Amino acid sequence: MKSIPELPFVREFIRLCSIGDSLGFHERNGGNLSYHMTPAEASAASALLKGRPPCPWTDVDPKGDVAVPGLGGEWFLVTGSGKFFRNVAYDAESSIAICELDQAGTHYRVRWGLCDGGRPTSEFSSHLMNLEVKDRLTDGKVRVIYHAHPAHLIAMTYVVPLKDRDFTRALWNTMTECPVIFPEGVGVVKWMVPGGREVAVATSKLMERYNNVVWAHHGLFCAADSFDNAMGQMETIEKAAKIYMLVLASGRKPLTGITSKGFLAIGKMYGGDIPKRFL
Ligand code: 2HA
Ligand code: ZN
Repeated sequence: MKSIPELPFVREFIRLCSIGDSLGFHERNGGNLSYHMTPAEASAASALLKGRPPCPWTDVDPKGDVAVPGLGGEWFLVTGSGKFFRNVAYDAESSIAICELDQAGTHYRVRWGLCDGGRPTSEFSSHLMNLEVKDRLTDGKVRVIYHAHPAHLIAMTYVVPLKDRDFTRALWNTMTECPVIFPEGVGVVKWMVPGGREVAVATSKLMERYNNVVWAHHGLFCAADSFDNAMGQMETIEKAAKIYMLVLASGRKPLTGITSKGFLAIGKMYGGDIPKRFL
């Protein structure tokens, strides 16, 4: 019989953590990752955990004012609060956890992992609220939420107006691949204190429209239907931001760029729906 770290979704989760670390997206304990397990994955994990008593039920939000009833009873794999992405592959059982939600979606209990104690990521509320929105809107397809601190994107939040349209246009304009990968654009959340309900509400509202939400002076949240796509979105957006900052750092005024007509043509060619408000 397999052990938990050998389950395919756990292996992919751990692999993403290592890739994110290798790309420099996760200084110290920066960033977090969650995965909404399928019913089959939850029962496979549950079978392996038979005989292991679950940890006690705990409030999802330390203040007790977060509820995700749409995900009641579901299981999640999530990084731990204060844990380093760098250590996930080295010591998964003390860095990540499988958590089960109660039916009301207000409490969770750890079923596996965080073996030295501890709780899920400080952004657990954001992850669950985003997953709840995506579960509803994509009929259970989007199951990965990935948050990282990529440097060029953070730099960009100091020089581009913190508006969805300005940010989307600036990113799209850096490389042709961008409107192919995120034709719906990106949302932007103004600077807020991380880890709380307020930023979780603001982010999950934007997740109704976007798969990628920028947190000003902080980082990026990506929602995706696979670990590969979550990392693909994070890398694409960070690369676009790098190009933007490189052009800016050159001190030269850009001589050219991609036009609205060009974005529309890309949308048509690759089946992406380019929103009119961004043209
Ligand atoms: O360290 O990234 O947003 C966790 C974070 C907080
Ligand atoms: Zn963060």
